[in-house]
Amino acid sequence: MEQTLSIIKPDAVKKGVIGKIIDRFESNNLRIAAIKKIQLTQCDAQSFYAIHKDRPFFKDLVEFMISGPVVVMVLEGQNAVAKNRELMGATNPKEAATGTIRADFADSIDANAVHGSDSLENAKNEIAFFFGTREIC
Ligand code: IDP
Ligand code: MG
Repeated sequence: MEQTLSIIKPDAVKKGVIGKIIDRFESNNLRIAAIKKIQLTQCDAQSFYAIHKDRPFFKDLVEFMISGPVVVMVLEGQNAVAKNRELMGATNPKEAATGTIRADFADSIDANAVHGSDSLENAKNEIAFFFGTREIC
């Protein structure tokens, strides 16, 4: 059993598709092991995306991630990291496969509806960033 971190980004929260996105996970054998709706601070967003700090889109990414509340979740299931990435679709919704979350709910490469950990190691770090052990069950 694997765990991964998922974030429903501010664009999708504003659109009112939290339930529709969570349904994609639950319908594909990814269990919600933890969940909360929070407003990220600028410091939160900067440290969470620190890996991208030298990229030209970093400032816009941070601004976008703090533009409204997000829903952070721990998803649990077999091959959870890869399965979540598959359900999400490509970073750019224009390139995302039909039926993926980003193809169906994202507007642009900036406002692309969801985040998902890209490796098991990053998943562990990202889960620990948002959740204490007693919040995951
Ligand atoms: P991912 O979310 O599919 O893992 P990453 O490459 O890790 O994609 O990038 C993190 C986030 O930064 C993306 O989800 C997207 O919101 C934003 N991003 C990535 N590349 C670009 C870009 O070229 N222009 C604008 N935003 C980008
Ligand atoms: Mg990424």
